Amino acid sequence: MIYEGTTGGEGLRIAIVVARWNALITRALLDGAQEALRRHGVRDDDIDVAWVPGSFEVPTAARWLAETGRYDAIVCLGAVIRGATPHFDYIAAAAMGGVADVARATGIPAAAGILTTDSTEQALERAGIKGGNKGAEAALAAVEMAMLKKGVAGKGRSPT
Ligand code: DLZ
Repeated sequence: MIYEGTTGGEGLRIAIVVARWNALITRALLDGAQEALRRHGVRDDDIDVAWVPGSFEVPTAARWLAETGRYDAIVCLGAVIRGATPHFDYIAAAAMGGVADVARATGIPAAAGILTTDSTEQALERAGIKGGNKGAEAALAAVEMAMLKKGVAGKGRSPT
């Protein structure tokens, strides 16, 4: 048996957690994620969005949402930009590690669309303004993992 998640998201319920810090960039990540989910069959009514102050808070809200049992996957979005502050390393590590912890602790797929860049310019490039949109990539990873989970549980599609 080979399990492989598909990216057809019909019927999935997805929560998106998005950080307000660096909102110009995170709004673009959010737009990219929502657009990708719609393109892959997730209904607007099945997409909920929670705003949090910064990337540090993203895993906390993601865990609350995952624990409701209402969602097939959580998409986590933020932009941590290195400034002249050592905060960068702590916030980036807490956010990324926290998202992984949520997925492992709850069993609900949590996709990380949290940018960690040296500059605003680099972040813009990754938020779809100049190049690909990491929010869209995270949304697709969330759909694929949600479908894979259904396949493994025997409740959904799984190619043989
Ligand atoms: C404090 C802070 C700093 C310096 N930089 C960022 C950042 O680049 N990206 C981000 O999402 N959040 C940043 N924050 C805010 C923290 O994530 C958090 O919201 C605060 O420390 C309050 O806990």
